[in-house]
Amino acid sequence: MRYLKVIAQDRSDGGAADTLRFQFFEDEQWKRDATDDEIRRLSTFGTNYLKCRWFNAGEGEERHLRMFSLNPTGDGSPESVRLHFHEGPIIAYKAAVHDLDNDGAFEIVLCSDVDNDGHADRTDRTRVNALVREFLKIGW
Ligand SMILES: [Ca+2]
Ligand SMILES: [Ca+2]
Repeated sequence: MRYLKVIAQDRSDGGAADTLRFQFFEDEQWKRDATDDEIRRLSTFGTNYLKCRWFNAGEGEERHLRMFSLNPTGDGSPESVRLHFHEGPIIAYKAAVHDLDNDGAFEIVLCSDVDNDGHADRTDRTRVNALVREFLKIGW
C-alpha cells in the first residue's frame, strides 16, 4: 500500500510547526522524499496540515500523518481516502472520505477534531476536504 507521510516540526521552538516534510512510502518502506516540484504543489496542502497542529518539537518525527487512497475497482477514481494521524506506530485519530456513487465527489466525510482545537465541527470537515483535494492532485 502506498501512502504519503507528512511530518511537521517546530525546529525553532516557537510553539508552532515551522518545517514540513513530505515522504512517499510503499508497503511501509520509504521510497523517496517529495521533489521540489511536488513540494510546491503541496503548499496548499501544507497550509491546511499546519492548521491541524499535529507537530513535533524540534526534529521529532513521532507525530505525523499517513494519507492514502483506496480504489478497489481500479477505475482511477478513489472510493475512499483515509487520513491516519500517528503518534509513532499508534494511530492517535483518523479521518476518511467516501465516494458512494463513484462520481468523484465524496459524499461521506468522517472525522473528529482533526485540528485539535477541542471542537469537532464543520471546520474540521473543511480541513479534511481540503487535504483530500490537494492530496489527490499529487496522484500517489
Ligand atoms: Ca460521489
Ligand atoms: Ca476542531
